[in-house]
Amino acid sequence: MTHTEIDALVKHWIVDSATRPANPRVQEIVLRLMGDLCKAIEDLDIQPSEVWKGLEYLTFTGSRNEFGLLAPGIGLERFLDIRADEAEAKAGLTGGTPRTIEGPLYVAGAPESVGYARLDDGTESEQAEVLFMQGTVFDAKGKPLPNAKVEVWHANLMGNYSFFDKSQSAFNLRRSIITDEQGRYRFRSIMPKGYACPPDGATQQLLDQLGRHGNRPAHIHFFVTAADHRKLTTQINIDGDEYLWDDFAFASREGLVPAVKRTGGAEAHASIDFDFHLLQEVAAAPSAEVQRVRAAA
Ligand code: MBD
Ligand code: FE
Repeated sequence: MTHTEIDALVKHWIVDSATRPANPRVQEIVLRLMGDLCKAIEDLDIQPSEVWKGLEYLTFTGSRNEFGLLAPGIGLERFLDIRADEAEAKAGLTGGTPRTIEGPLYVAGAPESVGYARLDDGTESEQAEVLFMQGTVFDAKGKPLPNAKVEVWHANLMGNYSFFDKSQSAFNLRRSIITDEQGRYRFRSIMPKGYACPPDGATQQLLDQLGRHGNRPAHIHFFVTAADHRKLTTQINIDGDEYLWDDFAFASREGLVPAVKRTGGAEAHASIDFDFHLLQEVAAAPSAEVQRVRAAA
Protein backbone atom coordinates (compact mmCIF):
# COMPACT_ATOMS: atom_id res chain seq x y z
CA MET A 1 0.00 0.00 0.00
CA THR A 2 1.07 3.57 -0.55
CA HIS A 3 1.17 6.03 2.32
CA THR A 4 -1.66 7.98 0.68
CA GLU A 5 -3.83 4.86 0.63
CA ILE A 6 -3.00 4.20 4.28
CA ASP A 7 -3.88 7.80 5.23
CA ALA A 8 -7.29 7.43 3.57
CA LEU A 9 -8.03 4.12 5.32
CA VAL A 10 -6.99 5.39 8.73
CA LYS A 11 -8.97 8.61 8.33
CA HIS A 12 -12.05 6.50 7.54
CA TRP A 13 -11.54 4.26 10.60
CA ILE A 14 -10.71 6.94 13.12
CA VAL A 15 -12.42 10.18 12.08
CA ASP A 16 -14.87 9.84 9.18
CA SER A 17 -16.90 7.10 10.83
CA ALA A 18 -17.54 9.17 13.98
CA THR A 19 -21.29 9.51 14.51
CA ARG A 20 -21.25 10.84 18.08
CA PRO A 21 -19.70 13.82 19.84
CA ALA A 22 -15.95 13.25 19.91
CA ASN A 23 -12.85 14.73 21.46
CA PRO A 24 -11.16 16.40 18.46
CA ARG A 25 -7.72 16.40 20.11
CA VAL A 26 -7.92 12.66 20.75
CA GLN A 27 -9.13 12.12 17.17
CA GLU A 28 -6.23 14.16 15.82
CA ILE A 29 -3.60 12.32 17.86
CA VAL A 30 -4.99 8.79 17.31
CA LEU A 31 -5.35 9.50 13.58
CA ARG A 32 -1.72 10.50 13.36
CA LEU A 33 -0.39 7.66 15.51
CA MET A 34 -2.43 4.99 13.67
CA GLY A 35 -1.28 6.38 10.33
CA ASP A 36 2.35 6.33 11.42
CA LEU A 37 1.99 2.80 12.85
CA CYS A 38 0.39 1.40 9.71
CA LYS A 39 3.07 3.03 7.56
CA ALA A 40 5.76 1.43 9.74
CA ILE A 41 4.05 -1.97 9.40
CA GLU A 42 3.96 -1.52 5.63
CA ASP A 43 7.47 -0.11 5.19
CA LEU A 44 9.17 -2.63 7.51
CA ASP A 45 6.87 -5.51 6.46
CA ILE A 46 6.07 -6.15 10.13
CA GLN A 47 4.40 -9.55 10.37
CA PRO A 48 1.17 -10.23 12.31
CA SER A 49 3.07 -12.31 14.86
CA GLU A 50 5.36 -9.35 15.43
CA VAL A 51 2.39 -6.98 15.89
CA TRP A 52 0.93 -9.32 18.50
CA LYS A 53 4.32 -9.68 20.16
CA GLY A 54 4.35 -5.90 20.49
CA LEU A 55 0.83 -5.76 21.94
CA GLU A 56 1.69 -8.55 24.37
CA TYR A 57 4.79 -6.59 25.36
CA LEU A 58 2.65 -3.53 26.16
CA THR A 59 0.31 -5.74 28.22
CA PHE A 60 3.32 -7.06 30.16
CA THR A 61 4.63 -3.52 30.65
CA GLY A 62 1.27 -2.44 32.08
CA SER A 63 1.00 -5.49 34.31
CA ARG A 64 4.35 -4.55 35.86
CA ASN A 65 3.36 -0.86 36.06
CA GLU A 66 6.50 -0.07 34.05
CA PHE A 67 5.34 2.54 31.55
CA GLY A 68 6.87 5.20 33.82
CA LEU A 69 10.19 3.38 33.49
CA LEU A 70 9.91 2.52 29.81
CA ALA A 71 9.30 6.19 28.91
CA PRO A 72 12.72 7.39 30.13
CA GLY A 73 14.38 4.16 28.96
CA ILE A 74 13.45 4.73 25.31
CA GLY A 75 14.30 8.45 25.47
CA LEU A 76 10.69 9.66 25.45
CA GLU A 77 10.94 11.59 28.73
CA ARG A 78 14.22 13.20 27.59
CA PHE A 79 12.51 14.20 24.34
CA LEU A 80 9.77 16.00 26.27
CA ASP A 81 12.49 17.88 28.19
CA ILE A 82 14.20 18.97 24.97
CA ARG A 83 10.86 20.31 23.74
CA ALA A 84 10.21 22.08 27.05
CA ASP A 85 13.65 23.72 26.79
CA GLU A 86 12.83 24.87 23.27
CA ALA A 87 9.45 26.27 24.34
CA GLU A 88 11.11 28.26 27.13
CA ALA A 89 13.84 29.59 24.84
CA LYS A 90 11.14 30.65 22.37
CA ALA A 91 9.34 32.52 25.18
CA GLY A 92 12.60 34.35 25.95
CA LEU A 93 13.27 32.41 29.16
CA THR A 94 16.94 31.63 29.66
CA GLY A 95 19.45 31.22 32.47
CA GLY A 96 17.61 28.82 34.75
CA THR A 97 19.04 25.66 36.23
CA PRO A 98 18.80 22.94 33.54
CA ARG A 99 15.75 20.71 33.88
CA THR A 100 15.98 16.98 33.67
CA ILE A 101 13.44 14.19 33.82
CA GLU A 102 11.25 13.44 36.83
CA GLY A 103 11.38 9.67 36.46
CA PRO A 104 8.76 7.33 37.91
CA LEU A 105 9.65 7.33 41.61
CA TYR A 106 8.40 10.58 43.16
CA VAL A 107 5.97 10.25 46.07
CA ALA A 108 3.86 13.22 47.21
CA GLY A 109 3.38 14.03 50.87
CA ALA A 110 6.93 13.88 52.25
CA PRO A 111 7.57 15.53 55.65
CA GLU A 112 8.09 19.28 55.38
CA SER A 113 10.51 21.47 57.34
CA VAL A 114 12.04 24.93 57.09
CA GLY A 115 15.70 25.38 56.15
CA TYR A 116 17.05 21.95 57.06
CA ALA A 117 16.11 18.29 57.07
CA ARG A 118 17.74 14.94 57.62
CA LEU A 119 16.56 12.61 54.85
CA ASP A 120 17.85 9.20 55.93
CA ASP A 121 16.40 7.14 58.78
CA GLY A 122 19.85 5.90 59.87
CA THR A 123 19.38 2.26 58.86
CA GLU A 124 22.31 2.34 56.43
CA SER A 125 24.58 4.55 58.56
CA GLU A 126 27.11 1.75 59.12
CA GLN A 127 27.90 1.36 55.42
CA ALA A 128 26.94 4.75 54.00
CA GLU A 129 28.93 7.91 53.43
CA VAL A 130 27.29 10.88 55.16
CA LEU A 131 26.26 13.54 52.65
CA PHE A 132 25.49 17.18 53.29
CA MET A 133 24.00 19.20 50.46
CA GLN A 134 23.15 22.88 50.59
CA GLY A 135 22.52 25.95 48.49
CA THR A 136 20.25 28.87 47.68
CA VAL A 137 17.18 29.16 45.48
CA PHE A 138 17.43 32.27 43.28
CA ASP A 139 14.97 34.07 41.04
CA ALA A 140 15.78 35.06 37.44
CA LYS A 141 17.37 38.32 38.59
CA GLY A 142 19.67 36.57 41.03
CA LYS A 143 17.68 37.49 44.14
CA PRO A 144 17.38 34.75 46.81
CA LEU A 145 13.89 33.30 47.16
CA PRO A 146 12.75 32.69 50.75
CA ASN A 147 9.78 30.34 51.18
CA ALA A 148 10.56 28.33 48.03
CA LYS A 149 9.87 24.61 48.28
CA VAL A 150 12.68 22.14 47.58
CA GLU A 151 11.31 18.61 47.27
CA VAL A 152 14.13 16.08 47.28
CA TRP A 153 14.17 12.31 46.81
CA HIS A 154 16.86 9.74 46.13
CA ALA A 155 17.78 6.06 46.31
CA ASN A 156 19.43 4.14 49.14
CA LEU A 157 22.63 2.07 48.98
CA MET A 158 20.77 -0.60 46.98
CA GLY A 159 19.66 1.96 44.38
CA ASN A 160 16.08 1.56 45.65
CA TYR A 161 13.47 4.18 46.59
CA SER A 162 11.24 4.12 49.67
CA PHE A 163 7.53 3.44 49.05
CA PHE A 164 8.36 1.39 45.95
CA ASP A 165 10.82 -0.62 48.07
CA LYS A 166 8.63 -1.73 50.97
CA SER A 167 11.66 -2.74 53.07
CA GLN A 168 12.39 0.98 53.71
CA SER A 169 10.65 3.18 56.28
CA ALA A 170 7.96 5.63 55.13
CA PHE A 171 9.48 8.63 53.32
CA ASN A 172 13.05 7.46 53.88
CA LEU A 173 15.27 9.68 51.69
CA ARG A 174 12.34 11.97 50.82
CA ARG A 175 11.67 15.45 52.23
CA SER A 176 10.23 18.88 51.41
CA ILE A 177 12.45 21.72 52.58
CA ILE A 178 11.16 25.30 52.62
CA THR A 179 13.96 27.83 52.05
CA ASP A 180 14.79 30.18 54.93
CA GLU A 181 14.79 34.00 54.87
CA GLN A 182 18.02 33.95 52.87
CA GLY A 183 16.56 31.53 50.33
CA ARG A 184 18.74 28.70 51.62
CA TYR A 185 18.11 24.96 51.97
CA ARG A 186 20.35 22.34 53.53
CA PHE A 187 20.04 18.64 54.19
CA ARG A 188 21.89 15.71 55.65
CA SER A 189 21.53 12.33 54.01
CA ILE A 190 23.54 9.38 52.74
CA MET A 191 25.40 9.22 49.44
CA PRO A 192 23.03 7.32 47.12
CA LYS A 193 23.88 4.52 44.69
CA GLY A 194 22.64 4.24 41.12
CA TYR A 195 19.36 2.60 40.18
CA ALA A 196 19.09 -0.45 37.93
CA CYS A 197 15.95 -1.58 36.11
CA PRO A 198 14.29 -4.72 37.55
CA PRO A 199 16.14 -7.52 35.71
CA ASP A 200 12.94 -9.55 35.18
CA GLY A 201 10.84 -6.54 34.12
CA ALA A 202 9.46 -5.27 30.85
CA THR A 203 11.86 -2.34 30.43
CA GLN A 204 14.96 -4.49 30.89
CA GLN A 205 13.49 -7.05 28.50
CA LEU A 206 13.35 -4.45 25.73
CA LEU A 207 16.75 -2.99 26.65
CA ASP A 208 18.24 -6.49 26.30
CA GLN A 209 16.78 -6.78 22.79
CA LEU A 210 18.29 -3.38 21.95
CA GLY A 211 21.71 -4.28 23.36
CA ARG A 212 21.48 -1.63 26.08
CA HIS A 213 22.00 -1.67 29.84
CA GLY A 214 19.41 -0.44 32.35
CA ASN A 215 21.59 1.48 34.81
CA ARG A 216 21.47 5.03 36.05
CA PRO A 217 24.34 6.90 37.67
CA ALA A 218 23.82 7.85 41.33
CA HIS A 219 21.60 10.94 41.41
CA ILE A 220 19.33 13.10 43.56
CA HIS A 221 15.95 14.36 42.34
CA PHE A 222 14.39 17.78 42.94
CA PHE A 223 11.19 19.68 42.38
CA VAL A 224 11.77 23.36 43.16
CA THR A 225 8.69 25.58 43.32
CA ALA A 226 8.05 29.19 44.33
CA ALA A 227 5.18 31.62 43.82
CA ASP A 228 5.21 33.31 40.36
CA HIS A 229 7.99 31.03 39.16
CA ARG A 230 8.09 28.06 36.83
CA LYS A 231 8.36 24.70 38.48
CA LEU A 232 11.85 23.25 38.11
CA THR A 233 12.15 19.48 37.79
CA THR A 234 15.76 18.40 37.90
CA GLN A 235 18.41 16.09 39.32
CA ILE A 236 22.06 16.29 40.23
CA ASN A 237 24.40 13.43 39.42
CA ILE A 238 27.14 12.24 41.74
CA ASP A 239 30.47 12.95 40.08
CA GLY A 240 32.73 9.94 39.48
CA ASP A 241 29.94 7.39 38.97
CA GLU A 242 30.81 4.86 36.24
CA TYR A 243 27.47 5.60 34.52
CA LEU A 244 27.75 9.39 34.83
CA TRP A 245 27.58 9.95 31.05
CA ASP A 246 26.01 6.58 30.23
CA ASP A 247 22.58 6.89 31.85
CA PHE A 248 19.94 4.50 30.45
CA ALA A 249 17.40 7.34 31.00
CA PHE A 250 19.47 10.04 29.22
CA ALA A 251 19.07 12.48 32.14
CA SER A 252 22.72 13.56 32.65
CA ARG A 253 23.32 17.16 31.66
CA GLU A 254 26.10 19.69 31.72
CA GLY A 255 25.50 21.90 34.76
CA LEU A 256 23.99 19.12 36.87
CA VAL A 257 27.20 17.49 38.07
CA PRO A 258 28.36 19.54 41.08
CA ALA A 259 31.71 18.93 42.75
CA VAL A 260 31.72 16.58 45.75
CA LYS A 261 33.99 17.80 48.56
CA ARG A 262 35.20 15.24 51.05
CA THR A 263 36.26 15.84 54.63
CA GLY A 264 38.00 13.09 56.64
CA GLY A 265 38.36 12.52 60.36
CA ALA A 266 35.89 11.55 63.06
CA GLU A 267 33.02 13.34 61.32
CA ALA A 268 33.97 12.25 57.80
CA HIS A 269 31.41 13.29 55.20
CA ALA A 270 30.87 14.44 51.65
CA SER A 271 29.46 17.85 50.85
CA ILE A 272 27.78 19.24 47.75
CA ASP A 273 26.97 22.91 47.13
CA PHE A 274 24.24 23.47 44.57
CA ASP A 275 22.09 26.55 43.89
CA PHE A 276 18.81 26.51 41.99
CA HIS A 277 17.91 29.31 39.56
CA LEU A 278 14.19 29.51 38.78
CA LEU A 279 12.56 31.13 35.76
CA GLN A 280 9.78 33.69 36.04
CA GLU A 281 6.33 32.32 35.20
CA VAL A 282 5.11 33.75 31.88
CA ALA A 283 1.92 33.24 29.88
CA ALA A 284 3.90 32.71 26.64
CA ALA A 285 5.39 29.37 27.71
CA PRO A 286 3.43 26.12 28.24
CA SER A 287 3.08 25.08 31.87
CA ALA A 288 6.14 23.52 33.47
CA GLU A 289 3.81 21.62 35.81
CA VAL A 290 3.41 18.24 34.14
CA GLN A 291 0.17 16.48 35.02
CA ARG A 292 0.68 12.77 35.55
CA VAL A 293 -0.46 10.18 38.06
CA ARG A 294 1.96 10.22 40.97
CA ALA A 295 2.17 8.09 44.06
CA ALA A 296 1.12 9.74 47.33
CA ALA A 297 1.54 8.48 50.85
C1 MBD B 1 15.06 6.24 38.59
O1 MBD B 1 15.54 6.46 39.83
C2 MBD B 1 14.96 7.30 37.80
O2 MBD B 1 15.32 8.48 38.30
C3 MBD B 1 14.50 7.17 36.50
C4 MBD B 1 14.43 8.32 35.59
C5 MBD B 1 14.13 5.93 36.03
C6 MBD B 1 14.23 4.88 36.85
C7 MBD B 1 14.68 5.02 38.13
FE1 FE C 1 15.86 8.34 40.31
